[in-house]
This record gives sequence, structure tokens and C-alpha cells, in this order.
Amino acid sequence: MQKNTGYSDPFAPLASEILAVAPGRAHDLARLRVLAQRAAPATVTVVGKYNHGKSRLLNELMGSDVFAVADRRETVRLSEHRHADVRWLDAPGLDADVAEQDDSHAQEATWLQADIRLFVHAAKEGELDAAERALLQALRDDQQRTRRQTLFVLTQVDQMADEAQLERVSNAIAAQAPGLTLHPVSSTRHRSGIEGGKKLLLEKSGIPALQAWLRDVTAQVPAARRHERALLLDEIDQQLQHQQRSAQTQLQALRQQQHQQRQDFEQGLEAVLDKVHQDLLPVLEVEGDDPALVPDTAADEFKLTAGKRERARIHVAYSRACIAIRAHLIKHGVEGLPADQRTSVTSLDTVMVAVMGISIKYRADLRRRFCEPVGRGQMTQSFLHYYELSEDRQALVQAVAHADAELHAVTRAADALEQLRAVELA
Ligand SMILES: Nc1nc2c(ncn2[C@@H]2O[C@H](COP(=O)(O)OP(=O)(O)O)[C@@H](O)[C@H]2O)c(=O)[nH]1
Ligand SMILES: [Mg+2]
Repeated sequence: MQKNTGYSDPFAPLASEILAVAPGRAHDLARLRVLAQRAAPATVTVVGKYNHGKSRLLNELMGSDVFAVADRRETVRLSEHRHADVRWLDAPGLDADVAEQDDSHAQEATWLQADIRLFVHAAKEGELDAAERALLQALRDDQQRTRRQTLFVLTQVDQMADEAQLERVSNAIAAQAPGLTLHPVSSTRHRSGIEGGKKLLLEKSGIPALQAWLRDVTAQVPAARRHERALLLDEIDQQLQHQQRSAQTQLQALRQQQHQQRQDFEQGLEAVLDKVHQDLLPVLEVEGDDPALVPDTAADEFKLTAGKRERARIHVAYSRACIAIRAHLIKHGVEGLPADQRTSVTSLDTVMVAVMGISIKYRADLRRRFCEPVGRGQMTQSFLHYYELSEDRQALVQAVAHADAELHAVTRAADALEQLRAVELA
């Protein structure tokens, strides 16, 4: 899109900001770049199949044999010529079997460069084929939208046996494309008329009438271009605004989800720890000396002592507390340690082990950890720390960053589009 002129082109960087978020607008931006060349003359191109007389028609319209005419595929590239303040483009023919390269030249002339298209169809071919019909329809639709005009030129009408045959062909085409205005022409008659000074033949060639039409349509080009430019800018603007709104909505939803999840986890943890606290109270209460603190002697090895029984109670209470907490963690996707904290012992690589240690033996430890504000606060902070490091939460952080970047990119694109409105190229 960017011509390598050696000078900085104000259009290109703005267009690439927009393309980054709206890649489907590549063609519109390329056309906008053409439209930004305010001083450019009206551009007329021919569209149609090989050998229908496109190149010769242009020569007759310009009054000089600039473009190559032949019975074979002569025009393979885009050729252009300035004449009478018009830029005339001769394009290769469109055919199902043409090389892709030819086709892309024809496409460029028709869709990117042209303000006016002459749709050329030779009368001797009769009706339009499917490809011609589709192309003509696309061009007429485009005219509705962009005001770029397409004139239908029925060429080589001298090849018709008589007026009646010409009328049959014209009627058949009119039936295929209702509302279409046909411009019948004969390049050979035109040439003979000029060379022989035969005014009637000249008039009958249809070329002077087509030239008059072209002058009219060419005079409308500046207004059509303004319309098209505003239209394309507005369409892209609408799209970017829509993308901006949805990026905003997306980002808000993700941030809300982030906040809500965290709140659910925190409140849920508080509730679990409240319940654990309540459940532990009966185990923590003991009258007089704590039997759990009385060490067993060697003689007690196979006996069930009060100390052993109490220590077992404490252990069971601790296990239950851990099970309750673990259930909460699993519900919120907090289980394994983050990758960089893992050891070689897989069974120890859990958040539970990391926060709680392995075991608790004494009432004082239970109380400190679960029932006193400092212990509980530390435990809560540790779980929150690991919660934020869990895979799902990290993925959400990534998603937020991504949505944020997307919103920035769309906002930059919208700014670029505003600047693009003012760009004029030499
Ligand atoms: N009889 C007749 N032949 C024409 C007319 N226009 C073009 N031709 C011939 O049709 C052939 C193809 O013309 P050309 O302009 O090269 O077709 P293009 O491939 O569509 O560009 C050439 O031999 C032309 O001389 C016309 O109005 N009458
Ligand atoms: Mg040609």
C-alpha cells in the first residue's frame, strides 16, 4: 500500500494502527489512500472479458492508439495514459482461465483505482455469462454504496447482422440486468467515420454519445469521491466504536470476575475458618493439667494412656480442620504449588503442606493457629497468596492484560482514524 517514495508518508503508519485491529478493512484503507490524493485526475478503467474490445474502445475514446489491440491476450499488465484530464487505465481481461496475476491487475484497476468503470461486453457474444453477471451486479451494488459509476458498453455492434439482432441481444441483456442503461458502440465504425470524414457513421458508432456521457460522469467524480471518502471513514469509525465498546465491556466483565472470585474465596475461607474455630473449641477446653502434655514412659508403650488418647483427639481435630480447609481450596482451584516452588517430592508440593506444615500435636498450637487472630491472620494471608498464584487466577490476570491491550489498540486505531480524515497526499 505504501509507495516507496523515499519521503515519509503520513498515511501508512495511521493505516497500520487501524489494520492492527481491523484487518478486514485493508481494501477500504487502500482505497482511502487513493482518495487522499486530492489532485489526482478522474480515473476511468475498462472491465470485461478478453477480446471484447476494451483496449480498442479506450483508444477510440481518447482518439489515439495508445493501448495494444490484438486478437489474443495482449493486455497483461495495467497500462495507463493521461488524456483530457482523465487517467485512462487499460486492464487485462477477466476470464475463468486467466492467470492469477492478470486477474489481480484487473481487480486493482476496477476496485482500487477506478472512479468510473466501463463494463465492456461484445454484442456478438449475446447474453452475459454467469461471471459477467456476478461482476456487473457487484459493480452496480458498489455504485449504490460508493457512487462510483459503472457504464455498460455493448461493443462491436457492427458485427450484428441487422438492427433486429442488435435489439434481441440488447433486450436479452436488459432482462438479465433490469434497469441497466446500455451504450452500444462500434470502434471500427468510429475509426472509419473519422478517417473517411463520415459524420453519420461517426454518430452511428455511439462513441461520441459515450464521450458525452463520460464528460458528465467525470464532472461528478469530485463529489462522488467526497461521498466515498466520508462513507469509508464512517464505516470504519462505526466498526472501531463497536470494537471499543465490546473491548470495554469485556475488560469490565473480566475485572468484575476477578473481584468477585477473590471475594468469594476470601469470604468462603472466613466462613470455613469460623466453622473450624467452633469445631475446635470442645477439643481445646480442658480442666486442670492437659494430659496431652504428659509424656508416655517406656512402660506405657503398648497401653492406651490418657496422654495418647488426648493427643489422638487433637490429631483428629486437626485433620478435620485441614479437610474442611482443603475442600474450600479445591473448590477454588487451589491445590498444587506454582511451578517454581515445586520440589522433587510430589506429595509435598501442595498448598496445604506449604501453609500448614506437616502436623500439629498440641492444643496450644491448634489454638494459636486456628483460634487466635495473629495465627489465623497469617494463615489467611498465606492462602490468599497461593490463591493468587493458582493457575486459574493467573490465567485471569493474563486475560485482563490481554483485554486491556486490546482496548488500548482499538483506542489508538480510533485516534489514527481521526488523524486520517485530515490527510491529503500530493
Ligand atoms: N469488428 C469490430 N472489431 C473490434 C471492435 N473493437 C475491437 N475489435 C477487435 O476485437 C479484437 C480484440 O480487441 P481488443 O481491444 O484488443 O480487446 P480486449 O482484449 O478486450 O482489450 C481486436 O482484433 C479488435 O480489433 C469493434 O468495434 N468492431
Ligand atoms: Mg486489451
